[in-house]
Amino acid sequence: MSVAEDVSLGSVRGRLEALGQEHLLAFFDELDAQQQAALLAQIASIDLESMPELIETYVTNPQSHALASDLEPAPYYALRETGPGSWDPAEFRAAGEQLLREGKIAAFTVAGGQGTRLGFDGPKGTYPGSAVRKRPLFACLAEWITAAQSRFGATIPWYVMTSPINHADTVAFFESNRHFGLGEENVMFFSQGVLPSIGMATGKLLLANKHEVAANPDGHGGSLKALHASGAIADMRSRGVEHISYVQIDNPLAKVIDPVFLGLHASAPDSSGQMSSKMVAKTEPSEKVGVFTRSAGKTTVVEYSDLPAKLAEARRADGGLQFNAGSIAIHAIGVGFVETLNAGGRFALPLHRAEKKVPHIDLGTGERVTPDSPNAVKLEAFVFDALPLCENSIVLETDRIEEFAPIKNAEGTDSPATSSRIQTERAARWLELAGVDVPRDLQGECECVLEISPLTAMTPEELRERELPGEIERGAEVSV
Ligand code: UD2
Repeated sequence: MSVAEDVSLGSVRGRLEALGQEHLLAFFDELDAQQQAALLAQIASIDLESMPELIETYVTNPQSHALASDLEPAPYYALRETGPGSWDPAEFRAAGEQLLREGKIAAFTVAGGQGTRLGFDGPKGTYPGSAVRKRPLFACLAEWITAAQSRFGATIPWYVMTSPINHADTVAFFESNRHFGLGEENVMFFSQGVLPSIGMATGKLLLANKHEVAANPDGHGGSLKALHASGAIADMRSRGVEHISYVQIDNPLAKVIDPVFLGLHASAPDSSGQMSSKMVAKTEPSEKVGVFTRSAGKTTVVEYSDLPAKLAEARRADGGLQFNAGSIAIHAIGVGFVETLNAGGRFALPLHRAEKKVPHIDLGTGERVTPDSPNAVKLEAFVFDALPLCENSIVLETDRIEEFAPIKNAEGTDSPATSSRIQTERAARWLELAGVDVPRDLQGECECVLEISPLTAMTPEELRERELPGEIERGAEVSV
Protein backbone atom coordinates (compact mmCIF):
# COMPACT_ATOMS: atom_id res chain seq x y z
CA MET A 1 0.00 0.00 0.00
CA SER A 2 1.37 3.47 -0.77
CA VAL A 3 0.77 6.64 1.17
CA ALA A 4 0.03 8.37 -2.08
CA GLU A 5 -3.24 6.46 -1.96
CA ASP A 6 -4.88 9.15 0.08
CA VAL A 7 -8.13 7.26 -0.20
CA SER A 8 -6.67 4.49 1.91
CA LEU A 9 -5.55 6.94 4.55
CA GLY A 10 -8.92 8.61 4.39
CA SER A 11 -10.82 5.36 4.61
CA VAL A 12 -8.65 3.99 7.44
CA ARG A 13 -9.10 7.26 9.32
CA GLY A 14 -12.82 7.15 8.74
CA ARG A 15 -13.11 3.59 10.03
CA LEU A 16 -11.01 4.45 13.10
CA GLU A 17 -13.07 7.56 13.85
CA ALA A 18 -16.28 5.59 13.66
CA LEU A 19 -14.88 3.29 16.35
CA GLY A 20 -13.26 5.95 18.55
CA GLN A 21 -9.75 4.61 17.78
CA GLU A 22 -8.42 7.46 15.64
CA HIS A 23 -5.53 8.05 18.07
CA LEU A 24 -3.69 5.26 16.22
CA LEU A 25 -2.94 7.91 13.58
CA ALA A 26 -1.90 10.56 16.14
CA PHE A 27 1.73 10.57 14.97
CA PHE A 28 1.06 9.82 11.30
CA ASP A 29 2.45 13.11 10.01
CA GLU A 30 5.76 12.55 11.81
CA LEU A 31 6.38 9.21 10.08
CA ASP A 32 8.41 8.65 6.94
CA ALA A 33 6.66 7.23 3.88
CA GLN A 34 7.63 3.64 4.63
CA GLN A 35 6.41 3.83 8.22
CA GLN A 36 3.16 5.45 7.12
CA ALA A 37 2.59 2.64 4.66
CA ALA A 38 3.41 0.00 7.28
CA LEU A 39 1.01 1.52 9.81
CA LEU A 40 -1.84 1.77 7.31
CA ALA A 41 -1.27 -1.79 6.13
CA GLN A 42 -1.23 -3.08 9.70
CA ILE A 43 -4.41 -1.26 10.66
CA ALA A 44 -6.10 -2.44 7.48
CA SER A 45 -5.22 -6.05 8.40
CA ILE A 46 -6.98 -5.79 11.79
CA ASP A 47 -10.64 -6.75 11.92
CA LEU A 48 -11.53 -3.30 13.29
CA GLU A 49 -15.26 -3.72 13.05
CA SER A 50 -15.21 -6.62 15.52
CA MET A 51 -13.34 -4.49 18.09
CA PRO A 52 -16.30 -2.91 19.92
CA GLU A 53 -17.70 -6.36 20.71
CA LEU A 54 -14.28 -7.69 21.79
CA ILE A 55 -13.64 -4.65 23.95
CA GLU A 56 -17.03 -4.98 25.61
CA THR A 57 -16.66 -8.73 26.17
CA TYR A 58 -13.05 -8.91 27.29
CA VAL A 59 -12.11 -5.46 28.60
CA THR A 60 -15.03 -3.30 29.72
CA ASN A 61 -17.24 -6.02 31.05
CA PRO A 62 -15.26 -9.26 31.34
CA GLN A 63 -17.17 -12.22 32.70
CA SER A 64 -15.35 -14.64 34.91
CA HIS A 65 -15.95 -18.14 33.64
CA ALA A 66 -16.77 -20.48 36.47
CA LEU A 67 -15.85 -24.07 35.78
CA ALA A 68 -18.82 -26.27 34.96
CA SER A 69 -20.24 -27.92 38.06
CA ASP A 70 -20.65 -31.26 36.29
CA LEU A 71 -16.97 -31.43 35.30
CA GLU A 72 -15.65 -34.98 35.18
CA PRO A 73 -12.58 -36.65 33.69
CA ALA A 74 -12.97 -37.35 29.97
CA PRO A 75 -13.04 -41.02 28.97
CA TYR A 76 -10.22 -42.14 26.70
CA TYR A 77 -8.94 -45.05 24.68
CA ALA A 78 -6.40 -46.42 27.13
CA LEU A 79 -2.95 -47.48 26.06
CA ARG A 80 -3.01 -50.95 27.47
CA GLU A 81 -6.61 -51.83 28.06
CA THR A 82 -7.45 -55.48 28.32
CA GLY A 83 -10.59 -57.39 29.06
CA PRO A 84 -14.17 -56.37 28.29
CA GLY A 85 -14.51 -53.02 26.58
CA SER A 86 -10.94 -53.16 25.27
CA TRP A 87 -10.20 -51.98 21.78
CA ASP A 88 -8.10 -53.33 18.99
CA PRO A 89 -5.46 -50.90 17.66
CA ALA A 90 -4.92 -53.14 14.61
CA GLU A 91 -8.45 -52.47 13.39
CA PHE A 92 -7.96 -48.71 13.55
CA ARG A 93 -4.41 -48.86 12.19
CA ALA A 94 -5.81 -50.48 9.06
CA ALA A 95 -8.39 -47.69 8.71
CA GLY A 96 -5.72 -45.01 9.17
CA GLU A 97 -3.37 -46.66 6.68
CA GLN A 98 -6.15 -46.81 4.14
CA LEU A 99 -6.75 -43.03 4.49
CA LEU A 100 -3.02 -42.44 4.06
CA ARG A 101 -2.75 -44.64 0.97
CA GLU A 102 -5.69 -42.75 -0.54
CA GLY A 103 -3.95 -39.39 0.01
CA LYS A 104 -6.70 -38.20 2.39
CA ILE A 105 -4.38 -36.97 5.16
CA ALA A 106 -2.48 -33.68 5.43
CA ALA A 107 0.11 -32.73 8.05
CA PHE A 108 -0.29 -29.40 9.83
CA THR A 109 2.15 -27.68 12.15
CA VAL A 110 1.57 -24.54 14.15
CA ALA A 111 4.83 -22.65 14.32
CA GLY A 112 3.84 -19.08 14.99
CA GLY A 113 6.17 -18.68 17.95
CA GLN A 114 9.66 -17.27 18.20
CA GLY A 115 12.16 -19.10 20.38
CA THR A 116 11.95 -16.26 22.95
CA ARG A 117 11.38 -18.44 26.04
CA LEU A 118 14.29 -20.57 24.84
CA GLY A 119 16.53 -17.55 24.52
CA PHE A 120 16.86 -18.40 20.81
CA ASP A 121 16.76 -15.75 18.14
CA GLY A 122 14.69 -17.08 15.26
CA PRO A 123 11.58 -19.08 14.43
CA LYS A 124 11.23 -21.90 16.95
CA GLY A 125 11.17 -24.46 14.15
CA THR A 126 14.74 -23.62 13.25
CA TYR A 127 15.97 -24.54 16.75
CA PRO A 128 18.36 -27.55 16.72
CA GLY A 129 16.07 -29.95 18.61
CA SER A 130 17.13 -33.53 17.95
CA ALA A 131 19.34 -35.14 20.58
CA VAL A 132 22.39 -36.22 18.58
CA ARG A 133 22.27 -34.78 15.06
CA LYS A 134 20.88 -31.47 16.36
CA ARG A 135 18.44 -31.38 13.49
CA PRO A 136 16.14 -28.32 13.49
CA LEU A 137 12.64 -28.97 14.81
CA PHE A 138 11.20 -28.47 11.32
CA ALA A 139 13.56 -31.17 10.00
CA CYS A 140 12.46 -33.62 12.74
CA LEU A 141 8.84 -33.29 11.58
CA ALA A 142 9.80 -33.31 7.89
CA GLU A 143 11.54 -36.67 8.36
CA TRP A 144 8.33 -38.20 9.73
CA ILE A 145 6.42 -36.95 6.73
CA THR A 146 9.05 -38.25 4.30
CA ALA A 147 9.07 -41.64 6.03
CA ALA A 148 5.26 -41.86 6.07
CA GLN A 149 5.04 -40.92 2.40
CA SER A 150 7.33 -43.75 1.46
CA ARG A 151 5.49 -46.25 3.71
CA PHE A 152 2.07 -45.40 2.31
CA GLY A 153 3.00 -44.48 -1.26
CA ALA A 154 1.09 -41.20 -1.26
CA THR A 155 1.83 -37.51 -0.95
CA ILE A 156 1.18 -35.99 2.47
CA PRO A 157 0.98 -32.23 1.92
CA TRP A 158 2.37 -30.19 4.79
CA TYR A 159 0.78 -26.93 5.91
CA VAL A 160 2.90 -24.74 8.17
CA MET A 161 1.36 -21.88 10.10
CA THR A 162 3.72 -19.00 10.80
CA SER A 163 3.03 -15.58 12.30
CA PRO A 164 3.84 -12.12 10.95
CA ILE A 165 6.88 -12.17 13.30
CA ASN A 166 8.52 -15.18 11.67
CA HIS A 167 6.86 -15.79 8.30
CA ALA A 168 9.64 -14.51 6.04
CA ASP A 169 12.39 -16.21 8.06
CA THR A 170 10.49 -19.50 8.07
CA VAL A 171 9.94 -19.52 4.31
CA ALA A 172 13.61 -18.60 3.72
CA PHE A 173 14.68 -21.44 6.04
CA PHE A 174 12.65 -23.99 4.06
CA GLU A 175 14.01 -22.62 0.80
CA SER A 176 17.60 -22.89 1.97
CA ASN A 177 16.87 -26.49 3.05
CA ARG A 178 15.17 -27.28 -0.28
CA HIS A 179 11.92 -27.98 1.59
CA PHE A 180 13.61 -31.04 3.11
CA GLY A 181 13.05 -32.91 -0.14
CA LEU A 182 9.27 -32.77 0.18
CA GLY A 183 8.78 -30.65 -2.93
CA GLU A 184 7.98 -26.96 -2.82
CA GLU A 185 4.52 -27.65 -4.24
CA ASN A 186 3.66 -29.84 -1.23
CA VAL A 187 4.59 -27.43 1.54
CA MET A 188 2.32 -24.46 2.06
CA PHE A 189 2.97 -21.60 4.47
CA PHE A 190 0.48 -19.12 5.80
CA SER A 191 0.58 -16.62 8.59
CA GLN A 192 -1.84 -16.59 11.48
CA GLY A 193 -3.71 -13.39 12.31
CA VAL A 194 -2.90 -10.93 15.06
CA LEU A 195 -5.06 -9.30 17.72
CA PRO A 196 -4.36 -5.84 19.07
CA SER A 197 -3.59 -5.23 22.75
CA ILE A 198 -6.27 -3.14 24.41
CA GLY A 199 -5.69 -0.63 27.20
CA MET A 200 -7.37 -2.01 30.33
CA ALA A 201 -8.47 1.35 31.68
CA THR A 202 -9.35 2.99 28.37
CA GLY A 203 -10.62 0.34 25.99
CA LYS A 204 -8.29 1.92 23.40
CA LEU A 205 -5.91 0.05 21.13
CA LEU A 206 -2.26 0.80 21.96
CA LEU A 207 0.61 1.96 19.78
CA ALA A 208 3.76 -0.11 20.34
CA ASN A 209 5.60 2.49 18.26
CA LYS A 210 4.42 5.58 16.45
CA HIS A 211 4.16 3.48 13.30
CA GLU A 212 2.99 0.22 14.86
CA VAL A 213 -0.11 -0.96 16.73
CA ALA A 214 0.68 -3.19 19.73
CA ALA A 215 -0.52 -6.63 18.68
CA ASN A 216 0.18 -10.31 19.26
CA PRO A 217 -0.41 -13.51 17.26
CA ASP A 218 -3.99 -14.72 17.81
CA GLY A 219 -3.02 -17.98 19.55
CA HIS A 220 -2.80 -21.52 18.20
CA GLY A 221 -6.59 -21.46 18.03
CA GLY A 222 -6.12 -18.83 15.32
CA SER A 223 -4.84 -21.70 13.19
CA LEU A 224 -8.39 -22.95 12.66
CA LYS A 225 -9.29 -19.53 11.25
CA ALA A 226 -6.09 -19.07 9.24
CA LEU A 227 -6.40 -22.53 7.67
CA HIS A 228 -9.64 -21.32 6.12
CA ALA A 229 -8.74 -17.69 5.40
CA SER A 230 -5.42 -18.58 3.75
CA GLY A 231 -6.96 -20.95 1.22
CA ALA A 232 -5.24 -23.97 2.82
CA ILE A 233 -8.60 -25.68 3.31
CA ALA A 234 -9.52 -25.04 -0.32
CA ASP A 235 -6.15 -26.47 -1.34
CA MET A 236 -6.83 -29.56 0.78
CA ARG A 237 -10.22 -29.99 -0.85
CA SER A 238 -8.65 -29.79 -4.31
CA ARG A 239 -6.23 -32.56 -3.29
CA GLY A 240 -8.94 -34.78 -1.80
CA VAL A 241 -7.64 -34.37 1.77
CA GLU A 242 -10.26 -35.23 4.41
CA HIS A 243 -8.38 -35.08 7.70
CA ILE A 244 -5.57 -32.99 9.16
CA SER A 245 -2.90 -34.26 11.53
CA TYR A 246 -2.12 -31.33 13.88
CA VAL A 247 1.13 -31.02 15.85
CA GLN A 248 2.95 -28.12 17.50
CA ILE A 249 6.47 -27.25 16.48
CA ASP A 250 7.90 -27.57 19.97
CA ASN A 251 7.75 -31.39 20.15
CA PRO A 252 10.48 -33.20 18.16
CA LEU A 253 9.08 -36.62 19.13
CA ALA A 254 5.58 -35.93 17.76
CA LYS A 255 4.41 -38.74 15.52
CA VAL A 256 3.36 -36.37 12.82
CA ILE A 257 1.52 -39.18 11.12
CA ASP A 258 0.04 -41.92 13.32
CA PRO A 259 -2.21 -44.39 11.49
CA VAL A 260 -3.85 -45.74 14.69
CA PHE A 261 -4.82 -42.26 15.88
CA LEU A 262 -6.04 -41.16 12.45
CA GLY A 263 -8.02 -44.39 12.05
CA LEU A 264 -9.68 -43.98 15.47
CA HIS A 265 -10.50 -40.35 14.75
CA ALA A 266 -12.08 -41.15 11.39
CA SER A 267 -13.85 -44.39 12.20
CA ALA A 268 -14.31 -45.09 15.92
CA PRO A 269 -18.02 -45.53 16.67
CA ASP A 270 -17.97 -42.77 19.28
CA SER A 271 -16.03 -40.26 17.14
CA SER A 272 -17.77 -37.74 14.91
CA GLY A 273 -14.50 -37.43 12.93
CA GLN A 274 -14.44 -33.70 13.67
CA MET A 275 -11.60 -33.32 16.17
CA SER A 276 -9.76 -35.87 18.30
CA SER A 277 -6.86 -35.61 20.72
CA LYS A 278 -3.98 -37.48 22.29
CA MET A 279 -3.25 -37.47 26.01
CA VAL A 280 -0.54 -38.70 28.36
CA ALA A 281 -0.97 -39.52 32.03
CA LYS A 282 0.13 -36.47 34.02
CA THR A 283 3.35 -36.85 36.01
CA GLU A 284 2.20 -34.70 38.93
CA PRO A 285 -0.78 -32.49 39.81
CA SER A 286 1.09 -29.29 38.92
CA GLU A 287 2.34 -30.39 35.49
CA LYS A 288 1.74 -27.56 33.03
CA VAL A 289 -0.54 -29.31 30.59
CA GLY A 290 -4.24 -28.82 30.01
CA VAL A 291 -6.46 -31.73 31.12
CA PHE A 292 -9.23 -33.47 29.20
CA THR A 293 -12.54 -33.22 30.96
CA ARG A 294 -16.17 -33.78 30.11
CA SER A 295 -19.11 -31.53 30.79
CA ALA A 296 -22.67 -31.70 29.44
CA GLY A 297 -21.60 -34.65 27.31
CA LYS A 298 -18.82 -32.68 25.59
CA THR A 299 -15.06 -33.13 25.71
CA THR A 300 -13.26 -29.99 26.89
CA VAL A 301 -9.70 -29.11 27.86
CA VAL A 302 -9.30 -27.13 31.05
CA GLU A 303 -6.01 -25.22 30.90
CA TYR A 304 -3.62 -25.93 33.77
CA SER A 305 -3.86 -22.38 35.05
CA ASP A 306 -7.68 -22.72 35.28
CA LEU A 307 -7.80 -26.07 37.08
CA PRO A 308 -8.31 -25.50 40.82
CA ALA A 309 -5.66 -27.23 42.97
CA LYS A 310 -8.44 -29.24 44.64
CA LEU A 311 -9.33 -30.88 41.33
CA ALA A 312 -5.73 -31.11 40.10
CA GLU A 313 -4.79 -33.01 43.26
CA ALA A 314 -7.91 -35.20 43.57
CA ARG A 315 -7.07 -38.92 43.58
CA ARG A 316 -8.96 -42.00 42.47
CA ALA A 317 -9.40 -45.01 44.75
CA ASP A 318 -6.34 -46.63 43.10
CA GLY A 319 -4.19 -43.58 43.94
CA GLY A 320 -3.97 -42.22 40.40
CA LEU A 321 -4.88 -38.61 39.64
CA GLN A 322 -8.58 -38.22 38.93
CA PHE A 323 -7.94 -35.63 36.22
CA ASN A 324 -4.88 -37.37 34.79
CA ALA A 325 -5.39 -36.94 31.04
CA GLY A 326 -2.81 -34.31 30.06
CA SER A 327 -3.07 -32.70 26.64
CA ILE A 328 0.06 -32.96 24.49
CA ALA A 329 -1.48 -30.74 21.84
CA ILE A 330 -1.73 -33.41 19.15
CA HIS A 331 -5.03 -33.50 17.31
CA ALA A 332 -6.70 -35.00 14.25
CA ILE A 333 -9.13 -32.57 12.64
CA GLY A 334 -11.71 -33.06 9.89
CA VAL A 335 -11.46 -30.66 6.95
CA GLY A 336 -15.24 -30.21 7.03
CA PHE A 337 -15.10 -29.31 10.71
CA VAL A 338 -12.72 -26.41 10.01
CA GLU A 339 -15.19 -25.20 7.38
CA THR A 340 -18.01 -25.38 9.92
CA LEU A 341 -16.00 -23.35 12.44
CA ASN A 342 -15.67 -20.57 9.86
CA ALA A 343 -19.17 -20.75 8.39
CA GLY A 344 -20.94 -17.49 7.66
CA GLY A 345 -17.72 -15.47 7.93
CA ARG A 346 -17.75 -15.73 11.72
CA PHE A 347 -15.08 -17.68 13.57
CA ALA A 348 -16.57 -19.89 16.24
CA LEU A 349 -13.81 -20.02 18.86
CA PRO A 350 -13.94 -17.83 21.97
CA LEU A 351 -10.91 -15.81 23.09
CA HIS A 352 -8.96 -15.93 26.31
CA ARG A 353 -7.90 -12.72 27.99
CA ALA A 354 -4.62 -12.15 29.80
CA GLU A 355 -3.67 -8.96 31.61
CA LYS A 356 -0.12 -8.02 30.55
CA LYS A 357 2.44 -5.24 30.78
CA VAL A 358 2.49 -3.87 27.26
CA PRO A 359 5.04 -1.17 26.39
CA HIS A 360 3.36 1.60 24.40
CA ILE A 361 3.60 5.19 23.19
CA ASP A 362 2.14 7.76 25.57
CA LEU A 363 -0.23 9.79 23.43
CA GLY A 364 0.46 12.98 25.39
CA THR A 365 4.26 12.95 25.33
CA GLY A 366 5.00 10.71 22.34
CA GLU A 367 7.44 8.80 24.59
CA ARG A 368 7.54 5.00 24.86
CA VAL A 369 6.46 3.84 28.31
CA THR A 370 7.26 0.48 29.88
CA PRO A 371 4.62 -0.13 32.55
CA ASP A 372 5.49 -1.90 35.81
CA SER A 373 2.02 -3.36 36.29
CA PRO A 374 -0.43 -4.86 33.79
CA ASN A 375 -1.95 -2.13 31.64
CA ALA A 376 -3.47 -4.05 28.76
CA VAL A 377 -5.54 -7.04 27.79
CA LYS A 378 -4.05 -9.47 25.30
CA LEU A 379 -6.36 -11.89 23.55
CA GLU A 380 -5.69 -15.38 22.18
CA ALA A 381 -7.69 -18.34 20.88
CA PHE A 382 -6.85 -21.88 22.05
CA VAL A 383 -7.16 -24.71 19.55
CA PHE A 384 -8.71 -27.09 22.09
CA ASP A 385 -11.71 -24.78 22.50
CA ALA A 386 -12.97 -26.40 19.30
CA LEU A 387 -13.41 -29.75 21.09
CA PRO A 388 -16.74 -28.97 22.82
CA LEU A 389 -18.09 -27.83 19.45
CA CYS A 390 -17.76 -31.39 18.13
CA GLU A 391 -20.66 -33.77 18.25
CA ASN A 392 -18.42 -36.48 19.66
CA SER A 393 -14.75 -36.04 20.33
CA ILE A 394 -12.48 -38.89 21.39
CA VAL A 395 -9.19 -38.98 23.29
CA LEU A 396 -6.40 -41.54 22.80
CA GLU A 397 -3.85 -42.28 25.50
CA THR A 398 -0.23 -42.49 24.47
CA ASP A 399 3.07 -43.10 26.25
CA ARG A 400 4.89 -39.84 26.95
CA ILE A 401 8.28 -41.41 26.29
CA GLU A 402 7.05 -42.39 22.84
CA GLU A 403 5.88 -39.00 21.72
CA PHE A 404 6.17 -36.07 24.07
CA ALA A 405 9.51 -34.32 24.49
CA PRO A 406 8.64 -30.63 24.17
CA ILE A 407 11.26 -27.89 24.05
CA LYS A 408 9.81 -24.72 25.54
CA ASN A 409 12.23 -23.32 28.10
CA ALA A 410 15.99 -22.77 28.09
CA GLU A 411 16.36 -24.71 31.33
CA GLY A 412 14.42 -26.88 33.77
CA THR A 413 11.23 -28.63 32.65
CA ASP A 414 10.49 -28.88 28.94
CA SER A 415 14.01 -27.79 28.02
CA PRO A 416 16.52 -29.06 25.44
CA ALA A 417 18.10 -31.17 28.22
CA THR A 418 14.85 -32.91 29.26
CA SER A 419 13.86 -33.37 25.61
CA SER A 420 17.22 -34.99 24.85
CA ARG A 421 16.75 -37.39 27.78
CA ILE A 422 13.29 -38.41 26.60
CA GLN A 423 14.46 -38.82 22.99
CA THR A 424 17.32 -40.98 24.28
CA GLU A 425 14.99 -43.10 26.43
CA ARG A 426 12.65 -43.76 23.52
CA ALA A 427 15.56 -44.71 21.27
CA ALA A 428 17.00 -46.92 24.03
CA ARG A 429 13.71 -48.81 24.42
CA TRP A 430 13.47 -49.42 20.70
CA LEU A 431 17.11 -50.49 20.44
CA GLU A 432 16.76 -52.83 23.42
CA LEU A 433 13.70 -54.41 21.84
CA ALA A 434 15.90 -55.01 18.79
CA GLY A 435 18.49 -56.75 20.98
CA VAL A 436 21.02 -53.90 21.31
CA ASP A 437 22.76 -53.44 24.68
CA VAL A 438 22.29 -49.89 26.00
CA PRO A 439 24.38 -48.74 29.00
CA ARG A 440 22.23 -47.69 31.95
CA ASP A 441 23.14 -46.63 35.48
CA LEU A 442 21.74 -48.19 38.65
CA GLN A 443 18.63 -46.01 38.46
CA GLY A 444 18.05 -47.19 34.90
CA GLU A 445 19.05 -43.87 33.31
CA CYS A 446 20.78 -44.14 29.94
CA GLU A 447 24.48 -43.37 30.05
CA CYS A 448 24.61 -42.26 26.44
CA VAL A 449 22.75 -39.95 24.06
CA LEU A 450 20.65 -41.61 21.36
CA GLU A 451 18.50 -40.62 18.44
CA ILE A 452 16.57 -42.65 15.89
CA SER A 453 15.64 -40.89 12.68
CA PRO A 454 12.12 -41.65 11.44
CA LEU A 455 13.85 -42.28 8.11
CA THR A 456 15.47 -45.31 9.75
CA ALA A 457 12.37 -46.54 11.60
CA MET A 458 8.95 -45.22 12.55
CA THR A 459 8.27 -48.11 14.94
CA PRO A 460 10.30 -50.58 17.05
CA GLU A 461 9.26 -53.32 14.63
CA GLU A 462 10.81 -51.45 11.71
CA LEU A 463 13.99 -50.84 13.69
CA ARG A 464 14.47 -54.58 14.13
CA GLU A 465 14.80 -54.93 10.36
CA ARG A 466 17.74 -52.51 10.21
CA GLU A 467 21.43 -53.16 10.61
CA LEU A 468 22.30 -52.08 14.16
CA PRO A 469 25.34 -52.04 16.42
CA GLY A 470 25.45 -54.92 18.95
CA GLU A 471 25.93 -52.50 21.83
CA ILE A 472 26.19 -48.81 22.61
CA GLU A 473 29.30 -47.66 24.46
CA ARG A 474 29.00 -45.83 27.74
CA GLY A 475 29.18 -42.05 27.08
CA ALA A 476 28.61 -42.45 23.32
CA GLU A 477 26.38 -40.23 21.21
CA VAL A 478 24.77 -42.43 18.61
CA SER A 479 22.28 -41.67 15.87
CA VAL A 480 20.77 -44.44 13.76
C1 UD2 B 1 0.40 -25.75 25.52
C2 UD2 B 1 -0.97 -25.99 26.14
C3 UD2 B 1 -0.88 -26.95 27.28
C4 UD2 B 1 -0.22 -28.25 26.84
C5 UD2 B 1 1.11 -27.95 26.16
C6 UD2 B 1 1.70 -29.19 25.53
C7 UD2 B 1 -2.11 -23.92 25.69
C8 UD2 B 1 -2.67 -22.67 26.19
N1 UD2 B 1 -1.50 -24.72 26.56
O1 UD2 B 1 1.14 -25.05 26.48
O2 UD2 B 1 -2.17 -27.24 27.79
O3 UD2 B 1 -1.08 -28.94 26.01
O4 UD2 B 1 0.99 -26.96 25.12
O5 UD2 B 1 2.91 -28.92 24.92
O6 UD2 B 1 -2.22 -24.26 24.55
N2 UD2 B 1 1.69 -21.13 18.84
C9 UD2 B 1 1.45 -20.51 17.63
N3 UD2 B 1 0.81 -19.31 17.64
C10 UD2 B 1 0.39 -18.71 18.77
C11 UD2 B 1 0.65 -19.34 20.01
C12 UD2 B 1 1.30 -20.55 20.01
O7 UD2 B 1 1.82 -21.03 16.58
O8 UD2 B 1 -0.20 -17.63 18.67
C13 UD2 B 1 2.41 -22.41 18.85
C14 UD2 B 1 3.84 -22.19 19.35
O9 UD2 B 1 4.74 -22.03 18.28
C15 UD2 B 1 4.08 -23.48 20.10
C16 UD2 B 1 2.71 -24.01 20.49
O10 UD2 B 1 1.77 -23.28 19.75
O11 UD2 B 1 4.67 -24.45 19.29
C17 UD2 B 1 2.45 -24.02 21.98
O12 UD2 B 1 2.17 -22.74 22.46
P1 UD2 B 1 2.57 -22.29 23.89
O13 UD2 B 1 4.04 -22.53 24.05
O14 UD2 B 1 2.06 -20.94 24.10
O15 UD2 B 1 1.73 -23.27 24.81
P2 UD2 B 1 2.13 -23.84 26.22
O16 UD2 B 1 3.48 -24.37 26.17
O17 UD2 B 1 1.83 -22.81 27.25
